[in-house]
Amino acid sequence: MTSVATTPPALPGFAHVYSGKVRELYAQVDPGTGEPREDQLLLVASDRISAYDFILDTEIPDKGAVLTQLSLWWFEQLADILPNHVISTDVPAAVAGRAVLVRRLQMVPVECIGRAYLTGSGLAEYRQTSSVCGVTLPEGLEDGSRLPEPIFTPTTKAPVGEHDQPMTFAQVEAEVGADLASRVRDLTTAILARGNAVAAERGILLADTKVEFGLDPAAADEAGRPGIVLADEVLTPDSSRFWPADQWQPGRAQPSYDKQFVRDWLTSPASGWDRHSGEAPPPLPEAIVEQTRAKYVEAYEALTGRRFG
Ligand code: Q0Z
Repeated sequence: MTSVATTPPALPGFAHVYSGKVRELYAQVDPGTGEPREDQLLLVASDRISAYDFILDTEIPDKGAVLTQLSLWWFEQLADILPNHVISTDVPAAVAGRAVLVRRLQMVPVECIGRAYLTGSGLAEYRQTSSVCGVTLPEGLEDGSRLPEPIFTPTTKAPVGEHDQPMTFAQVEAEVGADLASRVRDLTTAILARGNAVAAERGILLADTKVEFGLDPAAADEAGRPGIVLADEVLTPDSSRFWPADQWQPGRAQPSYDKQFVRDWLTSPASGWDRHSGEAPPPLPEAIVEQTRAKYVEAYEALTGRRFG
């Protein structure tokens, strides 16, 4: 992924902490001490979009708000499975609708990925090894095949600009302990299953999803194990692959619910761009921006049954 060197927007009362590919983290500055609060974070989603491992120069209006509102809706749908990090959606006006104030947790240092269908890096690994992250799969699976059962395919958390590496379950156990490893594995597949059950009612398949967990020492169980809290964003098009169910056809790349107009235009002669050239992609035409914005809104409205905006 080629990173962008944009200056994060200044937010009065907040200090910028970290920039992700398309999001920013801030800490609230304590008006008394002038020090950043260590117990909370402000998660801000921008309108930036990535494609073919590039952050594009063109933003998709409302993308940050659509993903933030979708994530908040999913947190509610998942609340009977586990608690989440959200404190409040009362945020500075400049980021209204696309930011959430969250509890700062001790993050589990593993990217927890669940897969119900085989594609992307999972497919590449399967073609080389007949397995993904140490999980042996049956022969004959193709791009887009439904897996016999959802699998846990964790990866390392690489720094921005580097690619995450697959981990076996034994490596996760070595990293976080056997107990926490099995709990995050089971939670990841439970979230994926719930996501697919909801999406199926709306004609959408959820191929895979990446979730992040944090630990809350204050929420230990009877056995003294720290409480696991769902963090970051959840079940958004940036953390998950959504596919239109009626177009699902294993044996080829599936159309992406959200990014297909962008990909099709970038790889068409009209863009004049060669994705293997190493050059940055050109700006998107207004019509592609508008169609893509409409897809994000459509996904939000289809999944949640709510009107956006
Ligand atoms: C999330 C990320 C970015 C958004 C750290 N509740 C939490 N407690 C502690 N750390 C995090 C969270 Cl969500 C945390 N990220 C990823 C990066 C914008 C989210 F720039 N990193």
